[in-house]
Amino acid sequence: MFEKAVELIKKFHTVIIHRHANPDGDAIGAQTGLWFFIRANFPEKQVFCVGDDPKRYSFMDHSAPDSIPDVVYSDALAVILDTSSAELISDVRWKTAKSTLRIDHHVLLAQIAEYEIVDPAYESCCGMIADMIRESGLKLTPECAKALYTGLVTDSGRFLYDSTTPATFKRAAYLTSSSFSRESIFKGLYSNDFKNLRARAQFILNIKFTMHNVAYVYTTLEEFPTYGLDAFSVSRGMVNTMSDIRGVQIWANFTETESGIWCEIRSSGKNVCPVAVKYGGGGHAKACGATLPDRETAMKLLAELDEMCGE
Ligand SMILES: [Mn+2]
Repeated sequence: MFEKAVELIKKFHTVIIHRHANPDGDAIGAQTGLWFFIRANFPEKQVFCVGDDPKRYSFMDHSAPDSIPDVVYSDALAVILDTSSAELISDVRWKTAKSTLRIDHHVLLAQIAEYEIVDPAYESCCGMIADMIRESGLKLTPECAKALYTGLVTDSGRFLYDSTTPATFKRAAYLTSSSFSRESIFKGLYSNDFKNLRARAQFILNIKFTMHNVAYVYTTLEEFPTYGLDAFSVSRGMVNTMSDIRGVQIWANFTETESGIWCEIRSSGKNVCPVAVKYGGGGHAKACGATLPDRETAMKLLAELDEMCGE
């Protein structure tokens, strides 16, 4: 499945690795994991990671993005990881690369790159990179395994989401056969500042329910600063605070920002992705999102989710 990817990586002297903006553990894990892989197996190559600030994933090794001049792209392969649509790719210069390759596990929306390997059966993009390395017979180093394991654990919700399959555990077994400290990953991921705990408590007090029990939080631009967090931490960081409420099948988090209303939608069963797509977003069947222009649109979207629960 990954022969073409390995062939392209072997062919190009310069590889620039992209991932989606506002990265999660899978985006950074796949990006840095691939970087460590190329460095260890092809030390003569130039390989870079680009993108926006990794924020709460900055504890991950080599997560600080490289800054490179535009000219580097002219002979480079740009690899795009964990990204379902072109607008979400961090650093638009990928378009200027000599060739492009995408490896992704989101539902396929449209072709983005010249070469594409997209398979939504994978729990994580890191899982795809792990299989690519295993298939290639090339060397897996502990640094690489650690990065990939971080994404595998975060995107599978610690093996909780039903994207977790027997193959997920095989990948986990393969990666953990390399010697790295799992404890250091979990410390980085789950230790919490008191500020965040307080914000979570505040968020819980703001949960409301629609007629058919869609749980939601709507944070206005005025309320937003009272959380003391960045928009991403409130939006994607808080949405799953509503995940285990008994009787709730769909939950949504609306956060007003200067760049529109960020909407995160989650579901325990129903496929909510078409709703996100209808409003210009995307993602997975049970975890997706969109950026909305105004409150009225947000309430329309919420009404559609409510209708789904009433069916
Ligand atoms: Mn992912």
